[in-house]
Amino acid sequence: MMKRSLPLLAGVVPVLVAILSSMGGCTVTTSSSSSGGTDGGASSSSSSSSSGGGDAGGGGGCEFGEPNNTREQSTSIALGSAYTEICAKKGDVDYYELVAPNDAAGGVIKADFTNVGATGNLNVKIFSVTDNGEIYNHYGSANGQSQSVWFSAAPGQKYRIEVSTFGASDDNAYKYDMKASYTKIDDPSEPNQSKDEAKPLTKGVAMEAILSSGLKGARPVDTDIDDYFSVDLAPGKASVRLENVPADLNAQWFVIDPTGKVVTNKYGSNDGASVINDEVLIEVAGKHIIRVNAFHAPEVFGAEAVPPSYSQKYKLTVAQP
Ligand SMILES: [Ca+2]
Ligand SMILES: [Ca+2]
Ligand SMILES: [Ca+2]
Repeated sequence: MMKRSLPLLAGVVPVLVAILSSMGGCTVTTSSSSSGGTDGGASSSSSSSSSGGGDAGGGGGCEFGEPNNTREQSTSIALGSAYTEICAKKGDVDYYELVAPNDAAGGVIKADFTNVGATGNLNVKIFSVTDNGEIYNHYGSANGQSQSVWFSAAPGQKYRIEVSTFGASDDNAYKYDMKASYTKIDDPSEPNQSKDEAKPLTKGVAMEAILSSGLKGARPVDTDIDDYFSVDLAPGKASVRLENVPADLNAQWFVIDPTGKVVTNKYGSNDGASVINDEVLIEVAGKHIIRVNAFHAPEVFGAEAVPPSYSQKYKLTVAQP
């Protein structure tokens, strides 16, 4: 029996509630309040039992990582390493902590739970260590079910995984295997979050980049997805073409002139649509900024397949006749 408050959605960016995953699993997202201040006790680690391994090479065994029943006791785990035959039972909680690599564009972390004992149903929660807010909550639809959850990670950020037993599971102990893996986002134009960091475009030459943002706290920040570019334009007509937009987001661009004025902007008619205006009228000569962002942002966590926006590059071309 699990008691959980209903999501408190006020003032929170769009949140998906109760998605049934393709696996038939159940999802609950909540808006978590910060527990106040930074998490001074987050640094982790406990030594593992005799059968356990260190951070780097994986490990496992029934007592792996124990004691890890509170977030302050989180056991550090390494991305890409397998941890096997960890014991779970009703009433036990296992906290793990991991650190995202320092890639400028961030990456996607996927945590897989497999070989879940036939009498157990894992409840997996993902937290940001920065604000101790809950990013995601997922449990199986049946005992013994494997689970795979993913989230978008920001460079160098710490995250915590809480593994417990979902309410109705048997009281008997059971085991599970766990592996968290990381896929870097391939956007060489990052970091480009501001005018000062704008990456130069060449007129008539397509720039390929990825629209994504990693979680620095439990909730995404709208502007973290921004990509800024710069291009020298002459007075007259210009064409701005944003193409190959991934199907899970609605892209938007702004043209900003050298005085800081927004010349025009445009977003897609629907998710995945190209955003094209071949009749942009440039009035001031000089360096213009093209700001690309999402009118409808991609999801930043889930239990289904990672959406295409994390790997599919959009194509931005600015040209003048
Ligand atoms: Ca534990
Ligand atoms: Ca980007
Ligand atoms: Ca960016």
